[in-house]
Amino acid sequence: MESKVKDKESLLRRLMEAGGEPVSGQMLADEAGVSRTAVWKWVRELEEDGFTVRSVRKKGYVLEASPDRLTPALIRKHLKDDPFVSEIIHFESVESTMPIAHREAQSGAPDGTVIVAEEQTAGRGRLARPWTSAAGKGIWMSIILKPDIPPHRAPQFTLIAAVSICRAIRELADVEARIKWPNDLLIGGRKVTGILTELQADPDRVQAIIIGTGINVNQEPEDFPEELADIATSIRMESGQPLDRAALAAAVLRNLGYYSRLYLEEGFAPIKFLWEENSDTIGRRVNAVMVRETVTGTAVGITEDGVLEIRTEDGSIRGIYSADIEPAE
Ligand code: BT5
Repeated sequence: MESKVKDKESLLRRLMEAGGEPVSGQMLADEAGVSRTAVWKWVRELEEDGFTVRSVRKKGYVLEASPDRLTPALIRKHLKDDPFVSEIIHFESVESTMPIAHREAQSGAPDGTVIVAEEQTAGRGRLARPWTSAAGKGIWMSIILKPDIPPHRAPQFTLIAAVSICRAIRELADVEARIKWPNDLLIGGRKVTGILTELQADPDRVQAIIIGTGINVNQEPEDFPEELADIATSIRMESGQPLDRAALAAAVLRNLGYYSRLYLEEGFAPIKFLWEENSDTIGRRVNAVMVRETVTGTAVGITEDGVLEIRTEDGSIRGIYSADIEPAE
């Protein structure tokens, strides 16, 4: 179904749907109940936003080029009618999308609200580590979910997000990301994505889960600071091709919607299967480095709670709740 034109964003969507065919200015004006001049003003505003719109005499407007941005209209163009995403809130530059998402969740934002920024100036990882988020190069996004589950199940959403992002990358780029427990995606052993899951909860019920994901998409090696040179990578560096960030953001959201629904309907088993299948950790000898000790052994699987199981030298299984994993000799 064609979207109804009522403002600049819906006009853009309509021009996108027209797939390069001209759309008559008079028709757009009639549909929106405004003058042709008002439609022309929206077109001018779109051009100021970086779109190229050609005016074809007697025929109408044609959208010729879209900017490389993560605006709601550009993401929605790829989402089509997927019901998972309720609202997309887009920022040019923020310190971090996480506190914004927390505030939105608290003030009643519905399940499926997305906060996305072109740039973060103080992006963060776990334990207050910094997350480098260069302008226009990646997807820096926080997703608010409000599932009706007890708080102890919330960490499973990190695993659901990891599976979803893996799938999305594979759909759009000719590269394969693998999951490093608990929250990294790697390509060729280097980190391409980090996931940070945070929680707002009562003692027995989740109020909101905020999934923060940083995906390195179009960086070139010189875009990373020196300290990340050996440990980080981008999809573009691995595939040799730039990728449409809005298309990837939409694919991530579509997959996340699909796998969260699957999880809520069928439980953790299908997620566990997919996670283990895409894991870079299972089957390897690892050191699980924790604050008080390091456990060494072979990673053998994850439990229903997302706990990593390691078989140690003496054959016993240790459950690891939170640690940094590094390869062991
Ligand atoms: C993470 O933490 O990997 C979670 C990152 C989550 C980022 C998203 S972006 C949207 C939302 N808003 C935020 O402010 N955060 C979330 P952790 O496992 O603690 O890893 C952090 C470590 O990854 C750092 O100490 C660096 O070594 C490395 N790192 C930082 N920036 C990176 C990047 N762009 N690519 C690869 N590695 C990076």
